[in-house]
Amino acid sequence: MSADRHDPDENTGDADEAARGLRKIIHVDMDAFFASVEQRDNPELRGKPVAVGGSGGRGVVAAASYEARKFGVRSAMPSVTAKRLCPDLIFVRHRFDAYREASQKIREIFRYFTPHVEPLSLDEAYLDVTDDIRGIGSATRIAELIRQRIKEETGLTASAGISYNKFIAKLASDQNKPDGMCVIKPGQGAKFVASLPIRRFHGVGPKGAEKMARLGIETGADLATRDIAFLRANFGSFADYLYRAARGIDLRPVRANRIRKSVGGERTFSEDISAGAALRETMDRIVDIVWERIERAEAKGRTVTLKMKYNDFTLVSRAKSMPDWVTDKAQFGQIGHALLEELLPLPMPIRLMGLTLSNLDTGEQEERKPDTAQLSLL
Ligand code: DCP
Ligand code: CA
Ligand code: CA
Repeated sequence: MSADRHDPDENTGDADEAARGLRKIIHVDMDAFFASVEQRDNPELRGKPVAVGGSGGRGVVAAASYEARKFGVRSAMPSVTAKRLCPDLIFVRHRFDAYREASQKIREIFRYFTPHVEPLSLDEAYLDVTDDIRGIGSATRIAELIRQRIKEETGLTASAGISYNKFIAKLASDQNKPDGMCVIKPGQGAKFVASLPIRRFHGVGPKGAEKMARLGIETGADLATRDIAFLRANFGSFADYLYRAARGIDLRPVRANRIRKSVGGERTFSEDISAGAALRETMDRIVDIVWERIERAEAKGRTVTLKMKYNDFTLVSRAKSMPDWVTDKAQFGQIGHALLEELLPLPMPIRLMGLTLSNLDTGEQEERKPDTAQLSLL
């Protein structure tokens, strides 16, 4: 089959394409989201360098208008640094209700075109438009219409990436920001990825990019030269995602209901237990049960919480948060056991034990990590 066969711009409607990771995906991301909402609602801010966030000593910039970015002002930058770079910078307090309202509107627009909408945060989402339910004719045209309607209905601009998988679509939406779009066809994916700095890869983050740099990996092309064993040794469960990403491959489907706070399970015993061996065995059984639920729910989280109820009904819990998603059962079990060991020896027997995987992060932090949880091994 030729690459053209899988052009995201043509609606061939081939069911095999999805199975092989060739879909029609649009990633939409709002431009300078919080700052643009502020400029929309206060005409005095338009055309000026604006930062949303506290201007005080410990304040940080949440969002910077494109006018402010010309001076080097960026999200997550300390406000004092931002002011030094741009003395005329105007600081405004955030108004989450206004951002949420805009967010709801854009999600409604997305859902007109497809039920397969996976929001990553308030201002962005993946859409799977492999099935063109409105008969628009192409993914590119759908993206154009979406951006146009967002403009009309919210007064804000959005950028879009159109491609054959999530990973590339997200990279592409960033390519012609603000108020732009970019189409990457299947035959172009690997080359496009090779040219990009690794820090732009979804999930790598600033710390990951530093680690990559220490390993001599600056671009997608550098990453593609490393084999899977090297990546596993250095990046653990993140390796498979990286290995594929460097080749322009991403098999993750768009998941409409992925936001799930926590998945867990517990057992109440017919007889109270206190011996270490019995407790460890119970832990293994709970890990089995809960991990199956986690897989079924395609849930992901970084925090594992152990809960126990003593026979006097007092509750204790211990939690541990990992820097990355807990992506395999062995790791989940290991954390559960480590939490249990912390509480041994028990002061009295317990009647219940439970384990939960949860994601206590805000949506914005969540945005920085890919959902590797459901990637299988190569
Ligand atoms: N945000 C935040 N803290 C951060 C990053 C972002 O509070 N460290 C908020 C403010 C942003 C919004 O989330 O407006 C969306 O984040 P993006 O990373 O998508 O950045 P912007 O939309 O501001 O700009 P861009 O045009 O680059 O997407
Ligand atoms: Ca944005
Ligand atoms: Ca965003």
